[in-house]
Amino acid sequence: MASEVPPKRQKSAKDVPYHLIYWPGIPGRGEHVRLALEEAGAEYTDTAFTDGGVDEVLAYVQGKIPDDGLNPPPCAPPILKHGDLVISQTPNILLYLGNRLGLVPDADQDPDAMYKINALALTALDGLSNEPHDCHHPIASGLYYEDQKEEAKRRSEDYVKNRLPKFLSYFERVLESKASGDGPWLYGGALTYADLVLFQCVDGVKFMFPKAMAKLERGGKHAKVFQLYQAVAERPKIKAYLQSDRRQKYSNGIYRYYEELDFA
Ligand SMILES: N[C@@H](CCC(=O)N[C@@H](CS)C(=O)NCC(=O)O)C(=O)O
Repeated sequence: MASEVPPKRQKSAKDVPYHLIYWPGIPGRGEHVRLALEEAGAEYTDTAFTDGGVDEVLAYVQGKIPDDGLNPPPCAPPILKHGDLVISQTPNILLYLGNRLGLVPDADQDPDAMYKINALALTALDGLSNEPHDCHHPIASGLYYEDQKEEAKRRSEDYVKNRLPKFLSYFERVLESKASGDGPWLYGGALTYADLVLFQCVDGVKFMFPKAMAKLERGGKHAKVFQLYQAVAERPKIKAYLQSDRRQKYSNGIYRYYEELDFA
């Protein structure tokens, strides 16, 4: 008798390279995934650099990938494919990679660490990635920037004055806490993927609001955040990656430079 039950999840061969599905031409949210893979020296392919890469992204976004019977279709990139697993949502991908790539403490020794690190990553993404995006697109993601310029100015002015210092102060507080441990890292005295996320967020915000970030750095109230930024940039594998062609330039993604939004 034919079974109507979908085939059980096969144990996938996890020794295959990771495959990142993300828009070519912008660092975007895909960058958080790249930094984790690069720091770990993991083998991966990336639609930013594969022939037909954009078509693969579009196929997922437009729902044209055949149903594999295992994975719910993803809504938006970044998407990570690993063996028969297909997952989306940046922090969710990082949660998966964090364990596999040694970017969270060993679960045997610190079983709750992954939830703490996830919270830090989610907070950085909330305040230093999603909110900056909404500074240039405060009304609707589907409208052009030019159609929401006045609102973007109001939003950016408030962001720079209130929200940006608030989130930097929060991370300064985390870095001053006992849970951060020794060294420049957010948790447990060792680098985790939350540090990589914060690095990328600070880098993007520096690109988008250079005047405000220079002033905040000079002000000295967030010295530990800027030290963490420097410490990540100096990690040998990250340093080599940042100097490579794989590190794409900011353009029309989450972090955009508009002179009129660069409030001091
Ligand atoms: N919360 C999701 C957001 C995903 C997202 O908005 N992806 C963007 C690119 S960074 C996209 O292509 N979105 C298509 C859409 O929203 O229609 C995540 O963190 O991965």
